[in-house]
Amino acid sequence: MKPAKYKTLLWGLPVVVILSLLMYGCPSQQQLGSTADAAQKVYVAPGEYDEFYGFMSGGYSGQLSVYGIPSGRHLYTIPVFSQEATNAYGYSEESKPMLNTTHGFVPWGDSHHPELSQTDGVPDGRWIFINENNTPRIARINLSTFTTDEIIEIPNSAGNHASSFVTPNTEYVSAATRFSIPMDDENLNNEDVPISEYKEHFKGTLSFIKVNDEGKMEVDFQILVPGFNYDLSHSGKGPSDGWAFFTSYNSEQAHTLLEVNASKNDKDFIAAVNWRKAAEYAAAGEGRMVKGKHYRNYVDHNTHTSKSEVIEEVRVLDPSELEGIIYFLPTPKSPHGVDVDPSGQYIVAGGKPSTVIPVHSFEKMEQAIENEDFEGEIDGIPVLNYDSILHGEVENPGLGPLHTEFDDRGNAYTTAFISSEIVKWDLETTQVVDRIATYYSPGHLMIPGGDSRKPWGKYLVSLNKITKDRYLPTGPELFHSAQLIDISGEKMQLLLDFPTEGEPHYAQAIPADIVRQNQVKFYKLEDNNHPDAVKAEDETRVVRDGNEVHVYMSTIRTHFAPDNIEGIKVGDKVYFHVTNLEQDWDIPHGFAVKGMNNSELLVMPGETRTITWEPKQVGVIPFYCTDFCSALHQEMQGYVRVSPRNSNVEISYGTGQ
Ligand code: K7E
Ligand code: CUA
Repeated sequence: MKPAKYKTLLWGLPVVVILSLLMYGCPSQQQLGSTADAAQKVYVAPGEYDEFYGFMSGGYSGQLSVYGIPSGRHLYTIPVFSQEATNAYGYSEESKPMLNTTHGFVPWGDSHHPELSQTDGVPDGRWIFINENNTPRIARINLSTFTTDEIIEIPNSAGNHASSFVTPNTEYVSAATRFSIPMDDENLNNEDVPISEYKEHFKGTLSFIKVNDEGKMEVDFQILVPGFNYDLSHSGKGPSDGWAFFTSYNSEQAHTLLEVNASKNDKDFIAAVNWRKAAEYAAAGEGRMVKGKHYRNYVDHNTHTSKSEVIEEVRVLDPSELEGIIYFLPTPKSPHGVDVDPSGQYIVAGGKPSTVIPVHSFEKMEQAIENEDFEGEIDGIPVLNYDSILHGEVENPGLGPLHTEFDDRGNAYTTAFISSEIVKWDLETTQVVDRIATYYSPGHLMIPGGDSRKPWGKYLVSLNKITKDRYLPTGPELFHSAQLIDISGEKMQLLLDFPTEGEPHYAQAIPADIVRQNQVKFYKLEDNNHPDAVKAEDETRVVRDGNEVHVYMSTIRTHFAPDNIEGIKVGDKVYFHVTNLEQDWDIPHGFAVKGMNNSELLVMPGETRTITWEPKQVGVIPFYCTDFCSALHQEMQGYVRVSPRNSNVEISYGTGQ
């Protein structure tokens, strides 16, 4: 019996490989016949709006892109962790502080998981959070303006991947170290030790970032955990509200060739954190304060200017001293995603090389904790018995299961990276009920509200890692592809392919009305308290202060005031403080000077933005508006006369003289 089974397995693997190769080669052979039907389902007529806002992670672009669903139209890109010349984010003096960190000014980031704020476990459209995976940070984006309002750095972490997942009332946002690092016992400082001493010295932290009613973020506490890699997280809800779940891999604690050395153990762990209990400990002053220098950058809405503050210390809780804050759930095998179903009862993991999808039961987990049904302990963290907490295992889930989302009808949908498909299965029975091919290698997937208490289970978006032949080729680099799938019926139906910018690690979507009704159309000039604002043209001026020259400039259709400036010298540093006097929706003005070394400005109505320019050559230098704002946009220009460093040309300026 045994050898025969072995033989079948050996025979089976190459067939799977050949099948997937075939699928790579001729995708267009599939899904024909329903094109007209699919087209109708995604057609949003000119002037009509999409049903959902979709927010797609920009991955290594560092940004967050906004798409309409179901049309797949790219609506906007929100700059978050990377400089963006389109609107001078990270270039203008007002926005530069947003990118400050303990490593200095970091102009780039690797964004991963957007997550909408929630009220009572349902996305509420106030904010969307997104984590940065390289220089550990979390951003909060204001969805009334689609702008980044705050970025907090996560101390005592290296990489921040299991982030930024919210608790059901946005009490907390999660963060965790992806890479463990050597931490000294006293202050968790990163230490200078041989890498080979990984097991003795390396540790990780799980962080809980508190969010107040205005959205302000603060690192409330960190939990010290063994030196594994921490990968993804999701909060509990309903009965499991108060808990958060984090996957880990590399329980082998390898530090080299992880592809082999971190794949040895049959099971790794999901860390189940009782955050409510941990928060009580933290509030009671338990644990200890350690060094944990980090930046919090935020927009002061009074002046539309971002500011940085530095926080020196952070509270750390040690599970070997504080009982009941964390348990390990054994989970096969190097799990990646961890997802909690809408009822809050089931915890699903995607074990990359695993042959099944394990589904843990929260109820059984609670019982196992009560009965102390432990199979061991690691650094003071009890390890629960796998069989005692298991709800079931999904058999034949496709190869390389990664992430799962849910609809509102008791179904789960899991991406299979290697076999390039999405597998739909029944949460109660854990039986596979449908599968659909995706092109190719899906990572995350997204159903609007699909990780919340109330999914809007009409569409699913597959976020694919490989694009290959899906669109017209664009040289060696291709945008990643997203595929929209109709999940409203029994069988999934592929509707649409659309490219996304950067790497879409995860996405969120919300019914458009929830966000649309809160949109700010322009900033009120009377509320502009920027110290360098001008409220009218007669307040515009040019002021020399040593080598610095400040130009207080206004824009309105279709001129700058002033538009002729003299008395600037080579070696000066010129600050252009540009206020847009318009009070109308969608009338920004731009500003650019020949040879500037940063970016143009794009100034929203009622707003003041500042950009610097250091003239290096003598002559008369033009500046102009970069946004085609009106019929006389091409006339919207001016000149700066630049004189030699030692000249005695006095400052003078004007418009219409
Ligand atoms: Cu791409 Cu969530 Cu960063 Cu999985 S992660 S695929
Ligand atoms: Cu203002 Cu173009």
